[in-house]
Amino acid sequence: MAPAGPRSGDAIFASVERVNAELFTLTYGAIVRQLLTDLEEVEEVNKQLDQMGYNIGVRLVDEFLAKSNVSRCVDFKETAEVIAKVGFKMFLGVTASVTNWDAEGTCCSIVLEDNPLVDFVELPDTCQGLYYCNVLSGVIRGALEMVSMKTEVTWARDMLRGDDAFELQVKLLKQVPEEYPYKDD
Ligand code: MYR
Repeated sequence: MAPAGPRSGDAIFASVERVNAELFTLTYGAIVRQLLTDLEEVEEVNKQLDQMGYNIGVRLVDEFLAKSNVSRCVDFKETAEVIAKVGFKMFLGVTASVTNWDAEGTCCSIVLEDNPLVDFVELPDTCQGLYYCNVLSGVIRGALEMVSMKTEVTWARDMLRGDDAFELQVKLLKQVPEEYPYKDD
């Protein structure tokens, strides 16, 4: 093996980032595995992962708004783009694309070609029915709820189920108008 030579700060930073990302991926895998052991039904695991994601999402949105400097979106289309291009990049290190808009502009797909959550993952036959990445749908639902958008987020494609990409369908159910907390007299 060649001796390790001096490395630039950038190279060290990149490798620390890679190790962090791998640790995150492996930790998530360990959580899913534990839930599969603890809960009898795969459906229950899906629910738990979604709930975990929701709880993360409601907290994450503040960090997102503070760090990203994005201004409030004018419509749901812009919100979806912000999630795919800025949110996914910030928290997952990848970007996604937004497609399949319905005529009303209230339902779209977020497509991920690269998904670090599933690096090293292979599901055994006993896990059919599992939505391994369900934490992500929960995160989006939770984060959007904090900015007054009630959504339903479901998986339309999943590479762990043999599809050619990961596709989340995001449907806006209700947009609650934000109330100004003080009364103008
Ligand atoms: C707005 O509509 O005013 C802007 C709201 C943007 C909310 C963005 C939420 C970010 C969620 C990140 C998801 C990351 C998944 C890994």
